[in-house]
Amino acid sequence: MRMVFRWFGENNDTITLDQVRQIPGVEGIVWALHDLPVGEVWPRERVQEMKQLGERYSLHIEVVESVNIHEDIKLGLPSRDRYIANYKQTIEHLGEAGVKVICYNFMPIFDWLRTDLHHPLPDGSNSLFYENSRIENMDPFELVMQIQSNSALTMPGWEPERLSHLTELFEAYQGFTEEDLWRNVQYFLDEIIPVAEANGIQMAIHPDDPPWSIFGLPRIIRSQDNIRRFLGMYDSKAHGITLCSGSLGANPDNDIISMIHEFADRIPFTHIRNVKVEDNGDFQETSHRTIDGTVDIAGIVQAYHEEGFTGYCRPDHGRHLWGEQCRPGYGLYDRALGIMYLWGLWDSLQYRRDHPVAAAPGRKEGIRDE
Ligand code: DNO
Repeated sequence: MRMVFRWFGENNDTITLDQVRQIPGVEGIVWALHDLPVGEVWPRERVQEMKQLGERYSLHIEVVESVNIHEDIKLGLPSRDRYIANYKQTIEHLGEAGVKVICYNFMPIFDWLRTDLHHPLPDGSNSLFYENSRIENMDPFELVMQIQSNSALTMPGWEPERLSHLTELFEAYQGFTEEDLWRNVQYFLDEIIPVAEANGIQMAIHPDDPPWSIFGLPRIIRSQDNIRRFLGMYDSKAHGITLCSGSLGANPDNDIISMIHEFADRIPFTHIRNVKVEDNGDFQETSHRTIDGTVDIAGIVQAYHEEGFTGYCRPDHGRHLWGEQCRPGYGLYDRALGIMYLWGLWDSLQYRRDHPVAAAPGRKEGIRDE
């Protein structure tokens, strides 16, 4: 398991690279050129600048999250070919800089969605929260206004430029079905995966967050069956997933441990975090600890360990602790704590494997005589 940390760039993050490199075992940053409009080519010079910046702190830039997909590609409009050509050029520039994984998603209009960015937890910290009934009764415009006014920092996937066209976007998706989305993702994959292969890059789609349809918009990367169908659309190692335990875990029917075992060789990148799902379907993000939420993080790490996982891992959203002022979900403290929890689980599994307990006479192998 190779630990990486999401970082939003100079003058765009409250966290410094000096801080990032002091978190044990973090070898690289997960990055993007957040200032570029979706659909534009990422210029070679900008990519190389990021590489040099990482090198100054001995951090690699092998994982990008995300090269976002222009809505015209998701909608299957004739203009998609221009954006796909741009995407291919971006892949080439990233490959030249040593990038190995590109995380992306295929969710119409919205990326991840929450109703509250600072919902209190019993311990006095706060975190991201999703309230079902509020979404059901809410106008999407109102939600966008609320989310944007809640933070001075832009949220990943909530680019103001794109969301300023919300009315047109909703019109464009009128009558648009899941099968339309499947068809358009197939078109995208047929074009993109060969280019990724040629550039030594693995494409890793992120599951939909939350993993169900919202505001009548279709969402397809949301369950084990759908991920199986998705991976079956193109037979290549360059076609994979970013297995996000928090996104899929918002639906308790999703068996993430089973997904890890089934899809192991197609998971180049994983996001590990916990959520606490209530009986009414609301969910709140918690610490990474298994006991604090609904997702079995210890079981997940064990499944990765059993599979001999050598891909990249990042802790995902953290709570907001100790008065930290940060981009919602992306503070330093709770994500650093999360990393130490993940390493603690991983290292103890590894220790057990490296130091098997000798079988004592009359005892089962592996049980200590104490
Ligand atoms: C939110 C993130 C998402 C994720 C994209 C991947 O915090 O998990 O924005 O980066 O969905 O494309």
